[in-house]
Amino acid sequence: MGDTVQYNNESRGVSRRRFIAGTGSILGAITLAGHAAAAPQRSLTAAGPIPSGAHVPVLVIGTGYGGSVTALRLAQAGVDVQMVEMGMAWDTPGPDGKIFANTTSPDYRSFWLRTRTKQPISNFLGFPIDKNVPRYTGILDAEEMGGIIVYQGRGVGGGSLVNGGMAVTPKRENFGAVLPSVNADEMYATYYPRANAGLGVGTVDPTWFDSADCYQYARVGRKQAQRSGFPFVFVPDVYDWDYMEQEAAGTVPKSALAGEILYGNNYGKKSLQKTYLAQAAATGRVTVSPLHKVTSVSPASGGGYTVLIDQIDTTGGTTATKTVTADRVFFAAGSVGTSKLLVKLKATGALPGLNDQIGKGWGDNGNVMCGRANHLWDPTGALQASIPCGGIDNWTAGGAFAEVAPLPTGIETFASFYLSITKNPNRAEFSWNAGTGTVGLNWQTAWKQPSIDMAKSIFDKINAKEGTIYRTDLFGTYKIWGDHLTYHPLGGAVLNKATDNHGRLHGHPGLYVVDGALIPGNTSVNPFVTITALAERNIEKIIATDL
Ligand code: FAE
Repeated sequence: MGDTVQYNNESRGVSRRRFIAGTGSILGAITLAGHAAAAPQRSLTAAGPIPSGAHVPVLVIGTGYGGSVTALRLAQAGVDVQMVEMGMAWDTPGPDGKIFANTTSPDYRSFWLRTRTKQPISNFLGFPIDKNVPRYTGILDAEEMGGIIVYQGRGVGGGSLVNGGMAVTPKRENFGAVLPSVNADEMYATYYPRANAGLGVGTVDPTWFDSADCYQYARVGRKQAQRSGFPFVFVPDVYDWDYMEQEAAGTVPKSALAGEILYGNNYGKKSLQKTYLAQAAATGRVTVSPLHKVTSVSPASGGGYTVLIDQIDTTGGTTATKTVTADRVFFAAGSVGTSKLLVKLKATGALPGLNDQIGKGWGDNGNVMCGRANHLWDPTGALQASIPCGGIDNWTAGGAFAEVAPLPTGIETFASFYLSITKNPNRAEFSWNAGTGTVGLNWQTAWKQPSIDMAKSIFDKINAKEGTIYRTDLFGTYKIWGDHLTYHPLGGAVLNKATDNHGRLHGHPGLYVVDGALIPGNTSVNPFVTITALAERNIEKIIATDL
């Protein structure tokens, strides 16, 4: 373990042990010990969906990271908050007794309004693995935006429902490029620590890691990275690491060790439902209307904003159209959701005061995937924890930070699999198509080439050192690079451009952006800790000065 380093000083402060000691105050009423996948004790949906004609002080569009932080802090400041979420509540077990479907057997719960799965890894050993599923308001949206598929979580908790929980604070030396207009001292002294605490971030116990069967794939990744001279770094995560150790011991129901990821985790992952949203529920001031999709926001004649909402059923059909009034509206629909709404509202004249930065500055966080085929003496294990815990850091020299990711197929594959985050400089723009009445994104697949080149700065070297080759069977036939997708959409309503330096939209007082749309395309690491920390920073200012 000698030269294995912790990724950054900031998250080292929230050590695994300290997190566990602190959970009582962080999570308030909810019990971590039981690990039930259940939603918070006081339900956010108990009050029923918002009625048409309602007037609310604050309406938050979306229940991901930005929305959850905003709702909690406003509620703690004494403000009643109505959250509107197009996805489902994800608080009720399906016919198999579980809330979420398994990664290896996607079903009706897995995809957002599709009749066929669109799995990020589309092929295996030369065979396509997608299959037909009933059309349903499932948890993972594979949104096809022309040149790129943008994967997003749908439901109460947003991306926290589907993601790998990798909770990474950027290295401070990279922060200036991530959010140039934000005071780094404040972020690293106050808001990153606050976000890490609120999210319940911890790190795998290195001693356990060294012996756990389920991390053989990560140890192979570490060994090969180090043999090629790259630092392997432990990556913090919001998974409950004690719970994972109990999974390995066979004393609790399995989640990470059952390969759960992408379509929800039934037990050990601390999604927002178990952290920020549980705390929000405990205030008694926050209500969520699931299966409600905001379609318009425009100035109301008597002040505030008129918000149009479609209530939908699980086939995606509209069952009611509601009109409500809100004094303030917080856009937290995610980078794509917020950008699409704002671009439409500006183009159609609903929000004429928005400036010409709306829709600009969108990036994919440089995501690109690849697999490598190891020799027979380097098996990666039939049992693989679905939660990654390490990465290869070549950001400064090569522009790439590569997660050593699992391939939880349940069989020995001898494969190493990686999701790289790269310093891709390309930025795309959303625009309104009046003919189709839709918003498009002008990203080109060829714009991934810099990402591929940066990822190759790591994997060409490892392959040369190990005498190994890339896998060509994961993304099609003879296709090495997963360059068709992103998990990390960022930008479209960039901080200090489309908004002021705290997320207030220019041109319309009382409208705010609080999610990943604020971040100009790249965070140098996985993004949700930065989205959370920025939301903490901005809402503190907004509460102090606007309310
Ligand atoms: P987000 O969490 O996307 O929440 C937006 C919410 O708004 C969603 O629940 C939408 O359903 C809802 N919504 C959208 N439009 C509307 C509308 N019109 N009306 C009502 N509701 C609406 O936004 N990041 C990491 O840092 N670490 C990881 O390990 C990681 N792994 C990932 C794995 C996968 C498969 C995916 C898809 C993402 C992953 N991410 C990861 C990215 C992370 O989840 C994402 O950056 C955040 O969720 C974005 O947070 P926001 O608050 O911007």
